Amino acid sequence: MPMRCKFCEKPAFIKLHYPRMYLCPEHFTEYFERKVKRTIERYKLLKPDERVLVVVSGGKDSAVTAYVLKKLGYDIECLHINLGIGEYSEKSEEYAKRQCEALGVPLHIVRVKELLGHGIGEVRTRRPTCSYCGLTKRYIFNKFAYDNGFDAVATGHNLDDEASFIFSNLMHWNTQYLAKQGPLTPGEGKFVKKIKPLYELTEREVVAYALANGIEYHIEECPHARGATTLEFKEVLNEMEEKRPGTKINFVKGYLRKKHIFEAELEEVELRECKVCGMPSSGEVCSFCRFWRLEEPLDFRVRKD
Ligand code: Q46
Ligand code: ZN
Ligand code: ZN
Repeated sequence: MPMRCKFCEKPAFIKLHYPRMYLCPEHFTEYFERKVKRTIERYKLLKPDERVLVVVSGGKDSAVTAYVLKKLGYDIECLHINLGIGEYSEKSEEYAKRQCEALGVPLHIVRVKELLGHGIGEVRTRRPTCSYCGLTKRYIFNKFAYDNGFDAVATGHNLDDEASFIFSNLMHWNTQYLAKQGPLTPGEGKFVKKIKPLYELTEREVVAYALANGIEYHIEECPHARGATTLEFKEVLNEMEEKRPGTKINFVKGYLRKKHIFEAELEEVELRECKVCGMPSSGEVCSFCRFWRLEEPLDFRVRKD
């Protein structure tokens, strides 16, 4: 006999392991959205009238983030950063456009190759690709949000991402990183607040939510992600979650309670303004302007008054 939803007579669509229950698509959707709402309240991520910029990659996590924030009534716009990684980036942009059209929210697109002359993976440098990719994305979404007066930047990080990030940084004793991780990075000066509304939802739940709500997304992984160690950490955590449901959420919540231990390790860096772009920097020129050898600041203002 097929299993039935815990709350109605419909056949089950998903079996949750923690808490253990079977749910139909409607009740699963309700459960998921309630959890996002609770995350926003618990960690004080957003006030109702704040303007949010959602960074959409074309993938499932950011698509679901935009979808749920819109459904919960937040004032959102989306930003897609086309990384210039061949066909992968072209497809990603197509998906981002489709997702925002379906949602009826404005989409802004920044293309790295047009803007900076090279796509990610095309720069001749000794720096690992994912390292300068991360630097580039973080700089662009923060500056875009700052230039256009957004109150917050939302990203699609889910519980699996967070648990594997903490796990891998513990394994390498990167205490500096461990001091700064979490669902909320408060804004400060020209750094716009960063939030992760899917912080307590697993990847499996995000996939199921997209499926239950007809959200299309780019399934392909970035070609540079292959062999990334974070994927191995995710596998280990998944195995543990199988055996002991609740491992990931308890690990992450425990970390948040103990995070202050790592804060003592933070080195005080005095920030000044980058000589080129005016954004916060520890040196004379910020790492973004230095890496891309910029001589003029990038201006992302959409309405240039
Ligand atoms: S960092 Fe690396 Fe990702 Fe950039 S190069 Fe691709 S895998 S997209 S999250
Ligand atoms: Zn039901
Ligand atoms: Zn700069």
